[in-house]
Amino acid sequence: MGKIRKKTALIFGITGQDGSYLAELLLKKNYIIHGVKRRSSSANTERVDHLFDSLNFSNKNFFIHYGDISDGTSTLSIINKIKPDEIYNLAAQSHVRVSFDIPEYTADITGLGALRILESIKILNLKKTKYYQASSSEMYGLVNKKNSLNEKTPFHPRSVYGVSKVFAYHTTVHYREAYGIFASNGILFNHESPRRGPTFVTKKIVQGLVRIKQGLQKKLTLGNLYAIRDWGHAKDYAISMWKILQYKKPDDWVIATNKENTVKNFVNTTAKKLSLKIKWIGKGINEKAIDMETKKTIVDLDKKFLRPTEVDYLKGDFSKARKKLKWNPTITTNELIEDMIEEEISK
Ligand code: NAP
Ligand code: F7E
Repeated sequence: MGKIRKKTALIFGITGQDGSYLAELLLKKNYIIHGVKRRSSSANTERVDHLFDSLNFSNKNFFIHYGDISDGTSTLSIINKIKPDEIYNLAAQSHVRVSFDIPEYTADITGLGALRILESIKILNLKKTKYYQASSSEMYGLVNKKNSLNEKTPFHPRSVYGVSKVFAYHTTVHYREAYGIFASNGILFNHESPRRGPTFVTKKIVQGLVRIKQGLQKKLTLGNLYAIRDWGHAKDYAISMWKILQYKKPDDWVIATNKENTVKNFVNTTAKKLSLKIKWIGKGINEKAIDMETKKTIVDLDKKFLRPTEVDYLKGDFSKARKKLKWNPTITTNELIEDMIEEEISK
């Protein structure tokens, strides 16, 4: 009997939070992984270095290539060289607040990047290559009623990040319809982990409060405390990406936990788990949290962390994924916070 051929996956955005969890998952599933990293002046592979067999570079199932999805020819050339079974496009300028400062760049990477990959699949006539697009709950943006959002809810993005993701979403649907490419969207709601970038709110809160508890930092400064988010764990969400490409046909999928929390709740839960007793006083931009033991302000607010337009409410209805993909989140927000705290303390 012949050997079973290993599947090959190409991951754009492998150095990011999700890329690293997805690579771990697919290696366990016996895939050969190719990841694309962009050139940077300092090391940017810390989330995946452990996958190279302790930096001996002896993992024969894991390869990294230089590339950049702003560069159409190198993107096409990598795809042509590897001709992967599955492409996961996780590459993006992924910070919503930053997209207000660098909108054109964000549109180029987060929006046009998807087009460059899909166009490469089309030009190369790769009939068997499946494509995953990292779509986002930010596409929903302005929602009228505080209902759970599903695959049928209309989009009204509130940032160029969201607008670019809507472009990439529709481009994915279009390449599926026009050229028969197996191209699917995962509409993922916020997902976090110890590997979350330090300027996203969950990591900023956990890192800040742990450092305050350790006496290494005096204060944590935030923006809008009342935004509502549906926070899951990135490990669970990586599984959904793989399941989406194993489904019998390409489709669009909401991935969420269907639980809601405000930023303020996230602060309160984290503080409680660290045995910090806090009391909120003041209103609006002057609202702050006092440490009841030291009587010092340990959380305050600054306008610079507010956005010109905010996404106030995001809670996802993932019943389609639960039913058809048999996907369920396994890690609660509480457990997510504990995981993030544990890693922060062990530093
Ligand atoms: P992340 O940690 O910011 O990772 C983004 C990845 O994209 C990094 O590997 C980054 O490389 C890479 N990248 C940026 N610009 C690039 C370029 N020009 N060419 C090639 N690669 C480039 O984001 P994440 O949280 O893992 O999210 C993964 C994807 O899911 C993103 O597309 C994000 O927009 C989307 N998404 C995230 C969430 C969430 O809650 N996390 C929810 C919905 C959708 P460097 O390491 O060099 O920066
Ligand atoms: O903000 C509020 C902020 O930056 C969450 C990305 O992964 O998820 C992420 O986008 C909320 C917002 O994530 C601060 O105004 C308050 O309402 O952690 P965030 P995000 O904007 O929801 C979506 C699904 C993605 O697709 C994106 O790629 O928290 N907030 N104070 C703050 N946010 C930040 N960053 N910093 C603060 O100080």
